[in-house]
Order: sequence, then structure tokens, then C-alpha cells
Amino acid sequence: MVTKIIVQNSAYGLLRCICKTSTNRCITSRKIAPSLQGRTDIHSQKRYYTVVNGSLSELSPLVRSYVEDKAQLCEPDKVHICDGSEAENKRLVDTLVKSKMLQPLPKYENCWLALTDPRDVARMESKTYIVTDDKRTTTPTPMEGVDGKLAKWLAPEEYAEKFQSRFPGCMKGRTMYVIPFSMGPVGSPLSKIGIELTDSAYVVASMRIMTRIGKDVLESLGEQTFIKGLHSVGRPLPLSEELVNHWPCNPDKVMVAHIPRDNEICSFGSGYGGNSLLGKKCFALRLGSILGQREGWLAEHMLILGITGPDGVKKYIAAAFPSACGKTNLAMMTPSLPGFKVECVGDDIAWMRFDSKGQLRAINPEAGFFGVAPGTSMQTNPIAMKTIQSNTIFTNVAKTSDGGVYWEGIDEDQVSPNVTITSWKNEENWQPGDPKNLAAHANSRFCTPAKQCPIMDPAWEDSAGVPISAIIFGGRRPEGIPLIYEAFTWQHGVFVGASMRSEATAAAEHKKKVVMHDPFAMRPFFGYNFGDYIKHWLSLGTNPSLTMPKIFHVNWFRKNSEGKFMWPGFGENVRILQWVLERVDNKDVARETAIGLVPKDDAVNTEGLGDIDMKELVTTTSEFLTKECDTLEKYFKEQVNTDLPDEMWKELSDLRRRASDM
Ligand code: OXD
Ligand code: MN
Repeated sequence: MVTKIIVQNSAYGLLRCICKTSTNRCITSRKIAPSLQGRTDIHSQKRYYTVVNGSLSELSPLVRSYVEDKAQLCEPDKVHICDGSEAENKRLVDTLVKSKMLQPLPKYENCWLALTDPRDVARMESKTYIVTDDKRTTTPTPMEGVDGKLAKWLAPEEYAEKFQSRFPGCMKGRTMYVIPFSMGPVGSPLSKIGIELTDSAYVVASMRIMTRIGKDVLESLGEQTFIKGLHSVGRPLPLSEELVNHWPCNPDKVMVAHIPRDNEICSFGSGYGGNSLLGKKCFALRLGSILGQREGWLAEHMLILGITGPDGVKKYIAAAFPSACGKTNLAMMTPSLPGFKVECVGDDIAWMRFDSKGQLRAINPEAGFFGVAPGTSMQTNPIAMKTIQSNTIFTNVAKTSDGGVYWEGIDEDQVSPNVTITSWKNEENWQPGDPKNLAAHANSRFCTPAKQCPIMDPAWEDSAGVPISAIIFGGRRPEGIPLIYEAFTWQHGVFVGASMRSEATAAAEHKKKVVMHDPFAMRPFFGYNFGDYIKHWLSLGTNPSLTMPKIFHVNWFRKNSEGKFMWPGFGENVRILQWVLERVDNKDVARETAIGLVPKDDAVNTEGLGDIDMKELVTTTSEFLTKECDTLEKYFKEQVNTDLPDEMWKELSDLRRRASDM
């Protein structure tokens, strides 16, 4: 018999009832009208869950009430509180293998392959929202008639509706896993803790690689608040329709919502990493950027590397490139020049803050790499290839008949002769040749522990972070943009970041080969108004007690008139980093041009590279730059409109003037 009804007021006025029976807890919940408060006859069904791992009593009151609240809403059969142990992981992997979501890859040690429903292969930017009371907090007001592309705002009422039509009962028949996770080393003052609730064991196994999870995180959290993450694949049991590829997802109902006011993320319908591993893009970048603005630091889509030159001096560089533009390759670079050593701190996200001496310091909030597989090889990234030989989950790559992996661009000589290949779409005896029928999906991934990477920097888990000497922006620009240039000032550097453009990639649901605006490589990841984001960056540069790193822009992807890449890239990029380091030391190796400071003739070491047209590589034309200014002006006007800080308009008109004076 129902004995008690409580009406709870949760995010944005969703009213929910939680009722108790004399013997057990009823977890049926639904949106109810305020007028129903106190009534005991609104439930017809009752559901109960069992806690199968850990105990609710080990949770702090705040965590416990979050878990209980969401369990009441989502109605799982079981609740599993993750301890992060090996034994737990083994049981989860066994479950995943039984349900055919993972296949073993016996050629390697403890490696697994997941093949998704082909409708769930990338981040869903069109279904990713930030929920705030005031639209302008989230996104600039675009020019009339223009569709805003800088963060997708959702009104609280609309969110409440979307939420209510998705989450109640969404975990029926499934297990709700409770993942306590730390972004950054457990206990570091720069780290932050989240609790992700998910009905996907694949997500748990992947979060265990990408973040630090388990008991010590709960201990470190104590009674404090945390970032809340709720994730469901959106396929309660019994299934109403058969799964495709044994991969539960609900593509028509995907919603990835961020609610900054409540420090909460609610993601529904997708199991793909960028949408489901909530520590990564959702927390570390979108909510992270908001926390950074509030608390005076920066959450950026940047790799962090340490580079030691022949003089033995080590410096750290942070670099922002759009998704799938070679961040992982640069972060793990094997330098071609003797005497140089690169060590990796992170390949995707940097949390950066000025210390009490005014030095910018960065941590990598992640503990693993979720790298794009195609194109990764012993030639392009031998370090990544070594890293992924064990304890790795591959998603949407092809499989060889001897239990190995295969993708476009992998070293063919690593693939044993006489093996057959099964494509990511499960096509047996797959044959190369049809560009429309790839072996591996273009956004297929490896998810691998950072600590296995042979060149992790000794300071990669240092809780103080590493000191950053230079920031590099970059993109895929087939034309016009020099291989390397340096910004004149911090303010000009912020303009360079704001002006970033790059060819689209497969990391989200875009068509390839269009040059898209991707300011600061953050376009899909801004948590708040891009105009305010620029202001935040500018404000740091006006604080005289801070030492600002120099800002650079690189373009490894320039093509000649025959459509061939003009620069070899990969390990040869150290030659450009060498010039960057010289500039950090204020060496006289640069000359002024309209776009910025470029290497003086012969300042970049091209010895042994053969036929490299360095002059052309650092050249741009008045015509190109003027066109670029027109494109930027249109973009800023249409997208950022009155929110663009005056400093950016000034930088644009200065660039236009310099271009016309060329
Ligand atoms: C990523 C991305 O997955 O940027 O890192 O899309
Ligand atoms: Mn990324």
C-alpha cells in the first residue's frame, strides 16, 4: 500500500513524485501536476531495484540522493556502484562479450572490438544542447535570418519536455551503473569529480580507461558537490524492436543536454564515446569552459606536449586543432631531428590556470586516449601503435581473421598475409578498392590507457600542472594559410584563435571537405556565449601580473597546385616546433608579414627534406588575405554579431589594412 508521496522539484521545475510503500521503495516516477501533491492514488505499477555491487550506504548523502532520485526515475532492475577494480572490469567485459557488444581480439592482450549500430558512429552536434534561462548566456544572438552555429541553446521548458519524454523508465530491465570519476589526478586541487549514471557497461569499461574511477574517487569527494551525469542508451527491456548489431541506442531520440545551473549533463540515445563518456567533451570542455569562466581558468580542446631540445632544456606547448586534425599524432610525435625528444601530457583536452607567480600551468584531465584509428600506423604514429597493443577497446574498426585490427592507413606489413578482413559493417572477406565501402568507419576509435604510452611525460600526473610556454592553433587549410606564423600580441593571438577555420572531419555528422569555421577548435564544445569566451581570453592578457605565452598558428595541410601536400608533417613537424621554441626564447628568427611573424629565410631547418618550397609554404597573398577577411567579417557579423568584442573588430580591420598594403 502506498504510504507517502513526496513531490520533488528538480531541474527547471520538473515535478516528480516518489512514493514509499510500507515494505519497500516504489520507484515509479512521472511528471505530475503540482495539484497532485499529497495524493496517494496516482500509481498503478511499482518497481524495485536491487543493489548488486557496493552499497548505497557507502555513498555520501549528496551522491546517494542523486543515485536514488535517478534510479526512481529511470527504473533500472539493478544498481551497480563501480569500485574500479580489475575484477569488476573483468565481469563487465564478460557481460559485454555475452551480449555480443564486445568481441575479443586475441592477437593482442586484453583488447576488444565493439561494432555499433551504423546510426550511432559520431558526436551528434545537432542534438547537443546547453540549457540556460537566458539564451544569450549560451550563444550569441545571430544576425536576423541566420541560423546560429555557436552552441545550441535549449529553453528550460523545452528541455523539461524532452527530458520527460525520454528518461522515465528508460532503464527498465537494465543495470544502472554508478561511476564516480575524477577528471585530473585524484586529489589534485586542479581536478574535479563527477558521478556518471549509465545503463551501458561499454561506457563503464571505456570510462575506466578515459578517467580515474572508483572507490578512491568517492573518498576524495567526501561530502562535496560534484558534476552530475545521467546517460541512457534509451532501450529499456523488453525491447520493442530488435537491436542493430547488438548495439543498444535510440538514434531518433538522441539528446545530449548540459544544464550549467545544476552542474548536470543528461545524455540519451547514443552509446558513441563523444556522447556517452560524459567526462570528456560534456564535462571537461562544455561545463569545464563555464567553470573556467566563473573561476578564472581555461578549459580548452588542446593537446599538451613536452619538448626537450639538444640543449637539454624542456618546454611545454599546448595546441588546439579541430577534431581529427592530428592532435594525437603531434602529442606523441617521434621527432625526425636528432637531439629532440617529445613527451606526451595529453592529446585532447587541457585545463589551464595561472599560478601565483603568473605562470600558465596545464593538466590533462583525462587518463586515456580516445583516438581516431584510420591513418594511425607505425609510420605516422608508432607510439600510438605501441600504446594500443593491450587493454584497449576499439570501436568500429575492421577485424582480421587472426584476431587483429585493421583500418585504412594501417601498415599493411603489420597485417599477416593470408588473413581475411571483416569490415566494421560485418562484411566478411572485405576487399579494398571502393572508397564508399571502407574497412573501418572514418571515425573509428581506439580507447587506450595513457599510462601505457611509452612517452608519457614524467610530470603528466603532476597535480600542479606543467608550465606552458606557447599555445599553437591550427587547422586543415589546403590554401593560403602559411605553414607557421606567430601572432604579434596576445590580443592578435586571440583573434587568430577566433578566426580558425578547417576542413570538416568525420568526428561529427558533417560532410567532408568543406572548410568550416572552428574558432579555438571549440565550436562544438563551447559551454557559453562565444563572445564572452573571447572576452575571458582577452581579460587574461590585460592582467600585468601574468606572463602570457606566445601564440602561433600552424597549417600542416597546405597543398600545391597539383593538390599534393607541400609539407611532410608527422615527425618532421619538430622542425617547426624548433622555430617555435626559438621564438619563445625571443631569438631573431622571424620577419613581419601581413598575417603575422613568419620564419626568416633559412630559419627553419629543412636539411634532408629534399624538395621543400619553404618560401611558398610561409607565403600568403593580399588577394587571399582580403578574401579571408571578407569571410571572417561575414562570419563574425552573422554568428557573433553584437557580442563580438571591439578588440576583434579592430584586429580584423588591422589585418585588412595590412593585406591591402602588401
Ligand atoms: C574527439 C573529438 O573525439 O574532438 O576528440 O571529436
Ligand atoms: Mn577532440
